[in-house]
Amino acid sequence: MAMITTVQQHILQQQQEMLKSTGREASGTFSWLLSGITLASKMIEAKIRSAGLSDVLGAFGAENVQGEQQQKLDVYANQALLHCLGLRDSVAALVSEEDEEPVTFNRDPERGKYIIVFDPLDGSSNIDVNVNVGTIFSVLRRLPPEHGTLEESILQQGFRQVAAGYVVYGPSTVLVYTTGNGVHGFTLDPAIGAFVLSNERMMMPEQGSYYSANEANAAVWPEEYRAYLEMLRSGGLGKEYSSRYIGSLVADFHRTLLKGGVFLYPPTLKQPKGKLRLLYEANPLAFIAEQAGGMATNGAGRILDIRPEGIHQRTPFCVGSKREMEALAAAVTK
Ligand code: P6P
Repeated sequence: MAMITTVQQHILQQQQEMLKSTGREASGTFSWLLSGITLASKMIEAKIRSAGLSDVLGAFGAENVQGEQQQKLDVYANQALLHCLGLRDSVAALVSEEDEEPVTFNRDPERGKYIIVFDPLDGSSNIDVNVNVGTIFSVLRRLPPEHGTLEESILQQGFRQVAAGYVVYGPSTVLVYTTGNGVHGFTLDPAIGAFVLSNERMMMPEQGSYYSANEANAAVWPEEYRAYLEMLRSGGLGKEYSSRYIGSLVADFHRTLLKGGVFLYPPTLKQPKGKLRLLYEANPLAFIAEQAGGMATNGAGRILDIRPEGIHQRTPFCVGSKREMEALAAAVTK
C-alpha cells in the first residue's frame, strides 16, 4: 500500500524540521490546535454533504453581525469551530466572522498562547445552488502581557501570522495550509476520514491565464482597475486571458493558487474600503499566496503590512501570480 501522510503527521514533521533548523522548542500545542480545526472541518463537510437531503437548506431566520441572513450551515459551522477549538487550552481567543466580539478564555498567557481567527463558512450564499464554499482560518500568537493586551494581539499585522489555511468543500474536500514553511494541500479521504497529503510545496505559476472579478461593479471601480483589465484582455501581458468568477472567495482563490492569474475585489463607490474582510479572508489568503510565490495587495500596498483597526474591518483585495500582480502595482499607483 502506498504510504500516506495525514495532515497531523505532516504538522509533526514540520515541527521536527523547525526544531532541527531553529532549535526552537516546537511545542505540540500547534498540532493539537490544528486537529481542532480539521475535526470541525470534517463535521462541517459531513453536514454540507447531506445538506440537500435534510432541511438544512434555507435561511436560519436570524441575522448575523454582518446583517446577512444566516444560513443554517453558517451557524452550524461556527458552533463546530467554537466547540472544537474552545476545548483546546492553548487558545486565548477565537474571532469569528459570525460573532460581533471575540470569544475569550481567561487562560493565563503562558498556556493560552494562540488566537484563531476564522470565517466559518465563506460564500455561504452559494450553498443553496450547490457551489463550492469554504472555511478560512488564521493563527496568531498572543503577545506577552508586557508587549500587548489580548485586543492588541488580535489586531496584529498579517505578517505576524504563525499559520493560515482554508478548507474548500467541493467535488472533493481540500485543506490547504502554511506555517511559513511552504504551502501544502491535503484531500479528505472519506473512507478513512483523514486529510491525506496530495500536494506538497504548492507554488503558483509565474503567470496564469485567468482574471477573476465581479465585472458588474466595473463602472464603479477606480478607473485604473478598468484600464488594467483592458490591458490584460488586449494581450498587454503577452498572452490571452479568460474570465473566471465563481463568487465564492475560497474557490476563486484555490483556482488562482493552482493555475495562477489574478483575483480582484477593488474598492467600489458603495464599498470604498472594499468588501472582503482583512482579518479572516485577506490576511490568511495573502500569507498562503506569498508562501506560494504570489502576491496580495489592497491595490497599492501589501495586505500583510496593513495595521488592523477592527476585527471585522474590510479591505480591497487583489491576489495572484507575480506577473499579473507586478503589472497591477504599476497600474494602481496610489
Ligand atoms: P460579490 C461571498 O458572499 C463573498 O463573501 C466571497 O466569498 C466572494 O468572493 C464575494 O463575497 C463575492 O462578492 O459582490 O462579487 O457577490
